[in-house]
Amino acid sequence: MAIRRALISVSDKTGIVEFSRELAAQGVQIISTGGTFNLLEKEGIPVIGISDVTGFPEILDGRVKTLHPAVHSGLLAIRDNEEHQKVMQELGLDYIDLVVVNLYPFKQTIANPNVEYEDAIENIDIGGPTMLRSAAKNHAFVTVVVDANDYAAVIEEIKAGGDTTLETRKRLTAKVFRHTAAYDALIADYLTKQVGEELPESYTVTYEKVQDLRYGENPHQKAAFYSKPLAPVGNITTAEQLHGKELSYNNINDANAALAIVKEFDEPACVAVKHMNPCGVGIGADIHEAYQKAYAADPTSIFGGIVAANRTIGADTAELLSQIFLEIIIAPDFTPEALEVLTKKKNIRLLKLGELSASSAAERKSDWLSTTVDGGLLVQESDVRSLTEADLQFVTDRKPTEEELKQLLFGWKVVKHVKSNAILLAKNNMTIGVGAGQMNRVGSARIAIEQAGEQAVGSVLASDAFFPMGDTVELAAKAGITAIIQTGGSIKDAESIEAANKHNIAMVMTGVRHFKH
Ligand code: 93A
Repeated sequence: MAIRRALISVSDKTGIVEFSRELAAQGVQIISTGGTFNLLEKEGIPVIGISDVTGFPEILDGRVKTLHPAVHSGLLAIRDNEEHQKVMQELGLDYIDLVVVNLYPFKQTIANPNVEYEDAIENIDIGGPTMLRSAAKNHAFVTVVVDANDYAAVIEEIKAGGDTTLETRKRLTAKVFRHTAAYDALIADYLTKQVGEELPESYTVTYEKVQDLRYGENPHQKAAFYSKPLAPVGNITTAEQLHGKELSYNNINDANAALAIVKEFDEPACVAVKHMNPCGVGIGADIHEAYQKAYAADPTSIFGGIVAANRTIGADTAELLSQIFLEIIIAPDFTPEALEVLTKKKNIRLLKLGELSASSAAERKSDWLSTTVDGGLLVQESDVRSLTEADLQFVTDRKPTEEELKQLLFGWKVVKHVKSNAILLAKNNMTIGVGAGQMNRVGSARIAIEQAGEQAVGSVLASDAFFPMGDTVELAAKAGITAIIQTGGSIKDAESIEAANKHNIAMVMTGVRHFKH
């Protein structure tokens, strides 16, 4: 069957004039709504107004334009069904073989932070999705185009055979329902937020593909990267890549983990991440000093890692960064001089964040994290709990000195981001040993202490959860650690406190746990 009659009604008019002109040249009759009609007519393309088809004016400020049986019968009639044919004839209705519709710009409307509620509501398209659904349902006979990227392929097929292939119509149909589902999900999400019923009560967000990835965690795993519609700036989803190869799955995951850590700090902070865990974190008077500390924390593990900073990278720091092999550097910005130095390295990926979203831990709002399980999804708030001195319980005979306290709070901010069981040693505003992901706490402590070596003497220890027994404190004492921060709340707390007192260790309890599995 040939395509004889098309209905074109688009908000985004990109490419529509050229497409319509080609359709007209193929002898296709074009019907159109208000704005689209005006544009096509102005461009000299033969076009019929929708009111001439419906016999009804476009009314109620355009809220009712195409919502009419003349349109929907034309779309839904089964062409080879005699009953349908008879009714169409009796009522003087005609088929519509092609629908080209894109919807009111709801997303663009709510992207404006000052959007009025009424404005958002007015941008909920009703007639458009209705036509898309009618046409898509009847794809055995009707072609439906919702994406301007499909104009070229559709016109090619019409030119070649007068109609599209069933295969193409099926593909376009699936696309339509994906499109309207995402459109409705965004509306649902917006309205849900308006009444304060966000997650976990409801889960409606659908994601938009940013890019296909070469592979996932391993080369035999397919992968892609999606972002939330209207994702906030200052995150990995909105970072701008200034240089280097395409990001990989592991890159994105690691960069995200690195960013979460630097966002803990208001002061200049730098972090090196490997396999989702921090291997070196430093804070300093400026980002140069912070990087030097992050590097010195573990000069071995940083190799091939990801470095994130919460301040602009300058030339001096760029010089140091360029001396080692790094996968990614991610920062709010880079000075032109720093870029000159770093872009000499072909493979390094440079990511510019613009601004850091809520760099101050105290200002940070929790977001929702999700992870899949077979057949389902788990969601939880992100762990943005932060701590001040006032939250601490001093449980040993000796209280920490001012310097110890500073290092304890530094260590606590970082240990939160280390895979559990997590034990971390800190000294001089940097991490010196990180024990991650062991199945028992004392095992993680052993790793952290071994890594710190002689530096462990005079350092502080942070533990992401309570000590189930006194053995970690004993180990810490042997290594020369002088202060400990831990959750507390174990039935054997007394054992740990006694061990700390015996070795003159100052121990504080947070009452807060930071599991990360
Ligand atoms: O307000 S609507 O929901 N009512 C309708 O009957 C209707 N028909 C088409 N919106 C409707 N449309 C939409 O108008 C289309 O989906 C398209 O986004 C837009 C095109 O309008 P115009 O041609 O006037 O620029």
